[in-house]
Amino acid sequence: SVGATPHVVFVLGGPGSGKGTQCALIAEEEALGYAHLSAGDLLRAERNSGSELAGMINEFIREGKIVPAEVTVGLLRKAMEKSGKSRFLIDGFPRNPDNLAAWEASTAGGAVVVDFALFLDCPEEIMTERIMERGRSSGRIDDNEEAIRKRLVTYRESTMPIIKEFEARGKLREVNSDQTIEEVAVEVRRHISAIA
Ligand code: UP5
Ligand code: MG
Repeated sequence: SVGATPHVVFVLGGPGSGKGTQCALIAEEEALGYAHLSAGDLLRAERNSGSELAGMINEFIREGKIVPAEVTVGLLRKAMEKSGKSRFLIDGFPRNPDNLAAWEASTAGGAVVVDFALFLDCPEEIMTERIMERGRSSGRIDDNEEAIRKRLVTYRESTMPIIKEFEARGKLREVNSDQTIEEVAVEVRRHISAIA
């Protein structure tokens, strides 16, 4: 409802783990009231808009590297305001400690509640197969074997520590995403429904 404290669920997992697919299914259920904000989609839209940041963003995406946090946090905050919603699935962010620090600095004072991070856990071989398949038609500059390898390294080295951090805080919910889309969705929905 309008004026309510915004609530956020961070949806994390490797490239091709199914973040976008699962977030879209939750957002489709209008009664749940969630806006789906994909950090990657927001960055790709900013790149395509002819913004002065376009070249820089494209370079990071091509290399599977993490765009400087202020850029991503700024895009997320703008999208949150524009949505008119008060519940958010933030897909693919925070990806490293610097992302998390920038988020926390920008929400100082507790203006946003992060309920938990939802971790879609999937073997790397399966994620790679899924992305190679999607790459036949996605047009994404990073859906090729070389970029996938780089994305997986960034995931292991930079994003896994963030997942561990939420676990240490008692704020991690884990789902095995090496199941059918429908099976994963049942478990995702169960976690989302448990939020007050
Ligand atoms: N699929 C999905 N679920 C399936 C299932 N259960 N069984 C079988 N197939 C399944 O799914 C991928 C593919 O698999 C699809 O074809 C789907 O049908 C199928 P999807 O839901 O798209 O997975 P997702 O996890 O969203 O994969 P994505 O490729 O989007 O993950 P990435 O994390 O790599 O991409 P993202 O867009 O988040 O980031 C891209 C780049 O942007 C990053 O590498 C980075 O350079 C940059 N970025 C930042 O710098 N900062 C950020 O905060 C975010 C991104
Ligand atoms: Mg995605």
